[in-house]
Parts: sequence; C-alpha cells; structure tokens
Amino acid sequence: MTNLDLVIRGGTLATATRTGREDLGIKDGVIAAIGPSLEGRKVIDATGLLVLPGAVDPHVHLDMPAGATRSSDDWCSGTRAAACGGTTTVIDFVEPEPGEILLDAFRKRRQEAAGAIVDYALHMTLTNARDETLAQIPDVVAAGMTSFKTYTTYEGFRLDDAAFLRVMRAVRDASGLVMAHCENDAIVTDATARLAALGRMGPGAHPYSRPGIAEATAIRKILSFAQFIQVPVYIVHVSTALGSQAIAWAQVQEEHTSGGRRTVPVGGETCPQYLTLTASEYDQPGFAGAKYVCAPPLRTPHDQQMLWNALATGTLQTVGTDHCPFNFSGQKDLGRDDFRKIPGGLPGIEARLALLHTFGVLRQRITLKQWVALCCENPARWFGLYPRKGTLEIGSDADVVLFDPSRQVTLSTESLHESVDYTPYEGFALTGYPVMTLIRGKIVMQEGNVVSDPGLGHYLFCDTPGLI
Ligand code: DUC
Ligand code: ZN
Repeated sequence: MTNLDLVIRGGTLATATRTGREDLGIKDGVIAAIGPSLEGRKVIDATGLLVLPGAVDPHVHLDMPAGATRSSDDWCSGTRAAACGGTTTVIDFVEPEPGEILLDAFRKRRQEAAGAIVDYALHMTLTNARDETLAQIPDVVAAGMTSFKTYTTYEGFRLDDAAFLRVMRAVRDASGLVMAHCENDAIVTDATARLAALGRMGPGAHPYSRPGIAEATAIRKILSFAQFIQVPVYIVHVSTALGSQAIAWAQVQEEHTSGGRRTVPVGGETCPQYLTLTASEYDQPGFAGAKYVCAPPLRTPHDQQMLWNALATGTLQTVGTDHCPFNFSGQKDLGRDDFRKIPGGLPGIEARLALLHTFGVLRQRITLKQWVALCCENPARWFGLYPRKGTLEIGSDADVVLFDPSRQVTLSTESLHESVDYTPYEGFALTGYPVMTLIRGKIVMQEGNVVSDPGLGHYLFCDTPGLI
C-alpha cells in the first residue's frame, strides 16, 4: 500500500493482545495498514521504540469546582500534560448544579472543554433520584454519555440507599453504567468528628478520617445493590485490599448466579497514587502532608501490594488518575489550620503510563500486554470507546504513542507540564518515557514539546459501556 499519509517504521507494536515488530500505516487519521515494509509519503523511524495505542485516562477532573476554588489545570493545560504523558483520550465529568437540566450542564462543560488538545468524553454525575432527573437519562445517553457517576459520601452529592436503587434501575434501563465513589459517609463523618474533638487538625489526621473500612463497606453495599438491580458497575479509585477483595467476591457471585459466565460487568480502577505512595507521606514535616490529601487517602504497603495483585489477576481492569490538582500555595493551604478544609485531589495526568511501566512492568508486577490493557484498551472498553480508541487495529483512530523503554527520566515539577506547583512524584526515577504522541495521525508531542494548538481535541460519543 503506497498511498499512506504516514508510516511509523521499525518499532515494536504493543497492544493488549499482541507485541511484535511491525510497521504502522496511517491514512486520513486512522490506522490503514499494519505489516512489514510499509511505504508512505512521510516516515517516522521508531527503531528501538514501543509503538502503543494512545492511552485512555478514564477519570480526570479538569477545571473542577471545589468550594471557593477550582482544580488548577484547565482543559488546555491539563490535556497538554496528558499528551506529554502519552494520554490521547481523557474522560472527565459533568457536574450539574442542583436543579439544572442535565444537558444544559453538559453544554456548559463542552464550552469549558473547547481548548482540549486530546480527545475527550464525559461521565454524567447524578446527585438525586427525583423523577424529573431520572427521566433525562435517555437524553444523556443519546448525547454520548453512557456512564453515570454516583457518590456514597459528600454533602450535596451522596445518594441514600433508596435513591441508589432508583438511579441504578434508571441507568440499567437506558443501557448505561453506574460508577461509584465508595466511602461510607457515616464512618467518615464519625471518624472526622472524633479527630477534630481530639484537636488533631493537621494533614497527619487525614488518613484516619477516611479509614479503609469505610471504603470496603461502601463497595460491598454498592455491589450488592448492583447485583440486585443487574446494572453494570465500575468502582472508581479503589485504594484498599479489602475493597478489591469485595470486588473479586462480587465477580465470583455474578458468575455463579449467571451459570458460570459473568453477564453483568463488575469491576473498577485504581490509581497511580495508590500503587506508588503510602500514608506515611501524611507525616511529612509541617504542612507538607497536605500535598497528598485526596479521597480516598493513601493507604498501607499491604494495600498497595494487594492492588498490584488485583491488577495482575483482573479484579481491577483499569488505572485512571483521578487527576485533580490544587496548588500547594494558595489552594491546599486553605486547610493550613484544619485538614477538613484542604481541597482533596492529586495531580497525575502526565506520569501514569510511565509510572506503570517502571513500577509495574519493570518490577514484573504486570506484563507489557497488561500495561497496555490497563492504561489503554480496558478504559476504552469499559466506557464504550473501543475499538476506535485503546488499540491499534485497522480502522482505529491513529492515536499512537512512541515510548522509549530505556529512557531515564527523573520526575520534577519543573519538567512536568501540569499547571500545579508540585508533584507527588518529585524525584521519582523512571525508566521508560513517551517521546512522541500522535492524535488521529497528527503529531501533538515530540520530545516533551507540545506542537499542537488548543482545540484539537474532539468530543467522543460513548457507545454501550461495560467490560466483562
Ligand atoms: N476525591 C479527590 O480526592 N479529588 C477529586 C474527587 C474525589 O473524589
Ligand atoms: Zn475523581
């Protein structure tokens, strides 16, 4: 085939299902040929490099309102950072105001996203189960959002048990998927009040205010409800061994009740911070522990080990970042005298792929194919974007990452492109880093330089969600 626009030649193609020396041919922004000795009008030499599908981050919060402030990356800066890290699709959230028509909130969010450099999709947040809200769900699905975010905690967001059942039934009837933030609100409220009563107001108190059992209890409830309703369910940011065990148990249950075959998807994600950092960070001197305040909090080395196991065995199928950056100076320090006022969230949109390579693949906790599955293919499958995204197949969008597996990089705030004044991964020494990112056949990042204008990113319609 000689009429290709671009050939990526001499690299090792790596997807979730195969690896091998093959050239990749691109025409009109999609993958048009895979094989040896391809010819095209332009050639990129990928000798010595891995050629990966563009990574899909299923969980980011760009320009997210948080009380009186907003997460510090807007859609332009956040997606620039994503592209530098090899992520070509992000999935963010629509968070309607109380009483707001869901599609009005969607339209506003799309305006905010106008500067996106990578492609994006959206999850819809549901914070009530009123008839007039649930009646809008089919319109939301028709507009391309098939996943619905729910919360078991946070005033103004959390649903009670009856509301969860109603939401789950309505989402199921629209062939959608329920995502759940799982932390039992009563336990969090009780633990937080007791710490405050003891005068423990520094960041060191944060992990005790949201104990692991709060997560596990909430996950068990949500999975039981989902099993009762028979709706696909995806648990976000799983942080504990107990939580992942609850998911494994529900997966076995689902197989038993469906005659040995899982028919309703049950699973979820963890995040780089839970795989590479632990709660000891909260004990850093002074107020520095605030840099690590997120919900759920960082956990123990044992939890970390069990999360790696859950990824390797398939209990958890994705790694999303929950990227939600707040500057240490001017934002995190809103809680200098009271950890409850520290805006919760960590940056991470840029380093996910490389962190998972060094701490996962090179430490032999996951295989190369699992790495691609966790960061690229499985998020695309869960949220109805596969095979357009997450793989390198004929007809897939030509979202491609050239990854140098032996490049040595030390992470630092200065070298990352995220718009935030610190990184929780400062000084982390990585082996392997993206050197080029293409979106729909167009180079957007080369050697750490973004060479694309804001606005290149397209809004993506999600198809029927769920991964068995
Ligand atoms: N937790 C965080 O730490 N940040 C964003 C949202 C969330 O649930
Ligand atoms: Zn989140």
